[in-house]
Amino acid sequence: MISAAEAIKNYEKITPKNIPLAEPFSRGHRACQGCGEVLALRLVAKAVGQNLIAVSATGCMEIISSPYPQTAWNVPWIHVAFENAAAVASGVEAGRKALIRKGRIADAGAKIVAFAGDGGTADIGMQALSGALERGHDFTYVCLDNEAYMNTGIQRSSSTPFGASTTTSPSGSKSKGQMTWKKNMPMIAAAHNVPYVATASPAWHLDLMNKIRKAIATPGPAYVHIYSPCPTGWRCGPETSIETARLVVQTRIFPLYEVIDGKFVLTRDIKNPKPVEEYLKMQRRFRHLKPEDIEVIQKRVDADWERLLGFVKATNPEAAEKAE
Ligand SMILES: Cc1ncc(C[n+]2csc(CCOP(=O)(O)OP(=O)(O)O)c2C)c(N)n1
Ligand code: SF4
Ligand SMILES: [Mg+2]
Repeated sequence: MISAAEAIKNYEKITPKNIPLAEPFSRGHRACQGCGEVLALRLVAKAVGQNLIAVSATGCMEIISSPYPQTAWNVPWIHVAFENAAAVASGVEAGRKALIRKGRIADAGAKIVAFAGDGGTADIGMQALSGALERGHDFTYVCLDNEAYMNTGIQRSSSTPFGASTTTSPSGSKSKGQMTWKKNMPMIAAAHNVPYVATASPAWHLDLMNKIRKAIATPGPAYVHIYSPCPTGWRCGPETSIETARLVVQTRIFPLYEVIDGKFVLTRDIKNPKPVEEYLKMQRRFRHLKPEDIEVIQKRVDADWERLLGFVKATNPEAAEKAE
């Protein structure tokens, strides 16, 4: 099998001049106003195009896109359970390969993409995902991370950030909200030694779409983790989604990077980060945090950034030098 680096050398890059006009995921869905998750989903679908076969775990994006008898999907789409998007995508990939081998269908170059929320990825779907990544199926897994179980009423997940108030990690006199640190899913995916892993934010829509183009060009499994603002669950205005998606990167809370054949590449170096407080103060889920709590978060973000730079230096010294 060729490497990801080889496969993506001539990938079809999206620029402002050639943004695809087709909408495999169309308007008319029922997401909340200002939903960053549905914007991310639309961008992914645009980047893949009409050859997309979508495997969709239950969660907000499935609920808002498929209320019978309507659907926002203009491509083959299968709804699966909360926990098994990666397992079903594996089956679709294996079945399609077998049918092509037996001459029952032509190879039209379909791209299989599994979609799940952070709960469907980092919690209940983790085992299915780990298995699919390890078996080496040729598919792309997209985690749409809005940092809680939004579809069922804003319950915490292992991807909820420290200090966030949710209905199952409420802030109050005895609690600061979520007491654990966010699970680092992209690093867990990278630890499976898959050929392509990336993080993306809808505030950088071209970067997001091009990472998806690279993911689908990669033979074997690819994992893309997309930060997905949820104004409803984060208790902020619908007009703030893009600003939030930008600030989370500019504060280094959610770094943008790729891991190509095990080599880490920072896709947006943040030389002069903004203080995390700027990001936290935009969302009412963090409004109970005191200055000393914010300092704890700042220290953790600083340490995580240094750790990430360490991975870049260790695996990709040339890129690290350029970034300095
Ligand atoms: C086995 C199982 N447990 C619980 C549920 C109920 N359930 C459906 S979606 C969901 C939360 C989804 O959260 P996430 O994956 O983060 O997606 P989001 O809605 O936030 O986009 C839950 C708990 C279910 N469908 N199946
Ligand atoms: S609850 Fe959040 S993720 Fe779900 S549709 Fe509304 S804004 Fe989007
Ligand atoms: Mg979620």
